Amino acid sequence: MKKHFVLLAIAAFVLGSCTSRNYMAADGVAVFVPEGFDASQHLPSPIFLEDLARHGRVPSKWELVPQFSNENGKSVVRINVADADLYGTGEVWGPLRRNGDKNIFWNRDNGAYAAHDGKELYQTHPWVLGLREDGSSFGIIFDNTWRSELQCDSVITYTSDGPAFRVVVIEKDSPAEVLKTLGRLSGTMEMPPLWALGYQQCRFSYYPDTRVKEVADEFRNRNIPCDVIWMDIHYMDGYRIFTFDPNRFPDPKGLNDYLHARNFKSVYMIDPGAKVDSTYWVDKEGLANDYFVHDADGKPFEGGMWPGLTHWPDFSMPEVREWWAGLYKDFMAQGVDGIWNDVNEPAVFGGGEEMTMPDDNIHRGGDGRTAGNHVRYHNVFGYDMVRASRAGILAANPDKRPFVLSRSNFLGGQRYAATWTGDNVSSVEQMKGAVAMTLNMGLSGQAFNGPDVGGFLDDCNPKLLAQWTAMGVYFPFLRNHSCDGTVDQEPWAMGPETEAVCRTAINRRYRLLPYIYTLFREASVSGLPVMRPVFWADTRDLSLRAEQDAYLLGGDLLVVPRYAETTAALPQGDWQSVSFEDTDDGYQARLYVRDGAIVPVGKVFQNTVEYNTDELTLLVNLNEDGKAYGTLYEDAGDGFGYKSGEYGEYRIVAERIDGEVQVRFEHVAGNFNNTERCFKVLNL
Ligand code: MIG
Repeated sequence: MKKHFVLLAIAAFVLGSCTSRNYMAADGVAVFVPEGFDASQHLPSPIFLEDLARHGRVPSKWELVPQFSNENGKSVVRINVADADLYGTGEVWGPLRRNGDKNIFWNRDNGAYAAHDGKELYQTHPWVLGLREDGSSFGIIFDNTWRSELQCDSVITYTSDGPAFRVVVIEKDSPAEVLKTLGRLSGTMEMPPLWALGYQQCRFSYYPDTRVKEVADEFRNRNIPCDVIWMDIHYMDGYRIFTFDPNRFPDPKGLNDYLHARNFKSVYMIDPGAKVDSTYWVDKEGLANDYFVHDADGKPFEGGMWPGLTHWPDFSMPEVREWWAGLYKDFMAQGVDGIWNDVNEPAVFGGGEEMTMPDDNIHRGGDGRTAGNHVRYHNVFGYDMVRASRAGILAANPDKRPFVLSRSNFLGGQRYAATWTGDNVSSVEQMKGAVAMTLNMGLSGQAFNGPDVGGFLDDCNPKLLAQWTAMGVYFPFLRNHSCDGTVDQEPWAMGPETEAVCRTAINRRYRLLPYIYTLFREASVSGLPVMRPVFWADTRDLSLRAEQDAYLLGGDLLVVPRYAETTAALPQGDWQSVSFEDTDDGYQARLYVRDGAIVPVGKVFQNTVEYNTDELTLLVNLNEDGKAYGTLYEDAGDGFGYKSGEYGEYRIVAERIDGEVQVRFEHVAGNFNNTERCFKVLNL
């Protein structure tokens, strides 16, 4: 009797798992596979570190079950999320809370976010983070690269121009757990070099090289901290990638040496397109090896970009990525520190309404991916480019952490590049909107992200630059950048009052680096965002769900931009305000430390070469029980020693004992153990 029952149960189980295409890939991670799923049109997925193996059956009580259908030749998925609040969805112009809004996933050069109301921007993250009233949370991955749209209502609708695709649903108790799970599945940002967390100065473009030196000197003369000067397209010889203009930049190595001697780093732009030019080595090599994207007739596609007609590497092909990576070797040898990959949506001048390649262009794939048309490969063009760039930079300088900034990327691409939010406008509206944009990028796995501070298009003005710098120094990526033909936008360019505001704000950034660097470490290990929405502090407080002026830097520091100090919805609890003992200029953000937290703060350094954590100020907010805790992570700031133990991680513990606040550093991990550190306690 018993035996038969067991056999029957096994038979039912085997039958069940054979007939059900859906399965669990991990605890709380369900994979839904549509009928007729054709893996050759989707896999291997760019999103996941490894393909999602089966680890059991989806429980019958599983709440979020996608409904697949085919409507007018499009693959549609609907998921009823009832009244959950929705976030993430990658890069989009719009509110933090995504309910009632949409995304068009067709990476696009979208200056001023003007086209399609800013719903179609440079990057694609087919991902929704949900938060229910009780604080429980879910994540939905549409495992699809094809052109698609996402509409976030109580029933989420995701529509793709391609064949049916898988949907992965994550269910956890909190948004933090969902993001950690996303991090485990899709990987996390690698630890960037410390210098990439400093203040960075850019414009389209600084040239000739003497102007670059002048800008750098200006920072040092005026005591405004800065780590990086950026080189935009005018450094190139006729916009040919991997070349230098012989007149404007006759000695790039000398220029980079000059910058290094003054503790600056240099970042140079590399675009994807190679000028069509029979005398140009990059174009010749690409043509000789048939490395460029094909048009529908199988010939190398030619599309407009800065140099005129260009050929576009077919980054879907492994041999092309290898070639591309190799191109960085000699370039980096000029003393280049970081790389900026632009127009990789791809943006094609003369590329029609959508400013890109024709749908029927051919990308040949490889490494298990089949060949496909542009509709399939468009959204991962930038992703495939930056993974090749990162590999090349690493190969060129194997002992340094690569830094790549990319305009385009795809979910999972946080493994390869930092991103910025493209061509915004110097306006109050776009300054404020950058908070929601950057928060949602962090909630989409892309922790290292930020806008052009001061705004790119149009002329900035003194008040706006002061406001923007004062609220922007707490964003993960911090770079001031402005378009060709606009007024100068360096911190000093708008008069002494604005300069003073910017200096104070940037000083604060450098003082906060011990804390910010620790957050980057946390993000690189766990996938948690660096910049977080205020609802993070209390996922059950419904009044915080749509707050998008104030934000959190990590878990312990609340940032309230000055323009929102009377309007922002703030979390409950005994948050204590921080004073940096800087003068109140009316612009600096209000900062608050969480109840029971310690925020480690350093000195003002003019750059991260001078940075150290030997003298700290601890911002301590004791809880009711008279205790507070913080974390400090430190390592060499570059290189990979930290991967073999060359770092120190400490728990900072503060306790009120007999009316006195006593603080100690407890060594948690790593070979570093700085016990000589001096610190000052600021009991808030
Ligand atoms: O076609 O390189 O978003 O930051 O300054 C536009 C020139 C090209 C767009 C980037 C912008 C950069 C500009 N680039």
